[in-house]
Amino acid sequence: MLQRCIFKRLQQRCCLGNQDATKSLLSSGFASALLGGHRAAGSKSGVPDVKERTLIAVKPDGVQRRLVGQIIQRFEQRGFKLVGLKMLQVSDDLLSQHYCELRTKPFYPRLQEYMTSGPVVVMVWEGHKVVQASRTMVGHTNPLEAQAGTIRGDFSFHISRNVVHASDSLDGAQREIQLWFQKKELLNWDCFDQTLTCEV
Ligand code: IDP
Ligand code: MG
Repeated sequence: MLQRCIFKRLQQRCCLGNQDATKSLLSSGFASALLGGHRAAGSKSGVPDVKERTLIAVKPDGVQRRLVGQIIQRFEQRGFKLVGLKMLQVSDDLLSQHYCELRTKPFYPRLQEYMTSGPVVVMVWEGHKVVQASRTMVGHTNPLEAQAGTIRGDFSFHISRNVVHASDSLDGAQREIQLWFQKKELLNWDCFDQTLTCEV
């Protein structure tokens, strides 16, 4: 199996070294995929599809409660690939762009206070259907309704302290990744078990 994986990776590298194949990848949306997008199944070059990316953030309560490691572990053990990670103190401006649809909600001032109360750890994860899968892993917005086994279901009990953020759609993920990360902060790297975990 390992030999097959390595052979496949070498095949890809050869393809990527070829200018025509590279141009074909670029014209088929490869560049946007690097920034959190995706492209449709199938590829003339035979290079496996670039998989989805999503934005996950450990909110200030999750950082204060030292849950960062456990949250990262869940995404790793599910088989997703970490391609970006940083810790920062969120500004009011960044938060209002991130939650642009919620700015008029009555709870927004309290949400703003909560989200800027301490550092957050923000990540980009990559993998097959990672947007949908991570929403399931994170659980219902209101932890009281979140299933046991989900992050919110296991670590929180109130909607105003629900530990983690996950993008809710492909478009949302692309927008949020571009908002929180510069292109150079995202790494494209190969994991040896990629055939098993990322290229199904
Ligand atoms: P999501 O985080 O599950 O995507 P959204 O509806 O996008 O849920 O809301 C963003 C965040 O705003 C929630 O995670 C939660 O922290 C906060 N929030 C949403 N609704 C309420 C509410 O009714 N009261 C207090 N906070 C809320
Ligand atoms: Mg949301």
